[in-house]
Amino acid sequence: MSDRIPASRAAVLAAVLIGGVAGATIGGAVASNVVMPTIMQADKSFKPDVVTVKVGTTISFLNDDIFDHNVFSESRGNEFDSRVQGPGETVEITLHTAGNVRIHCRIHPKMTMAIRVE
Ligand SMILES: [Cu+2]
Repeated sequence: MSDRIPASRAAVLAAVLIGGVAGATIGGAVASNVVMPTIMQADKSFKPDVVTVKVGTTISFLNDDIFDHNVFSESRGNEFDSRVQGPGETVEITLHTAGNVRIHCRIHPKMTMAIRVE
């Protein structure tokens, strides 16, 4: 085993797998050959609000606001929901399915962004 996953992270991954989530995973293992783009949540906006990534990419969402946020998608094959994300917290999402992914915040309906997975 050359890739060690911290126990806490492995537990999260196991929980996700046991939960039977078919699409995106939250806090899952990161493939070694992909970069990890960071999306900022600032001024109640996603910045940048349009990105293109390859299948299997893990994206970090960093809450740089003084408000709680949330990140979720109902786009087919890439469904996930971060639940409440406090200020300073990072959420990692791995996108496993090619297509256009619409990202939203449940707390601020005007917060949206688009990710093209190809
Ligand atoms: Cu928000």
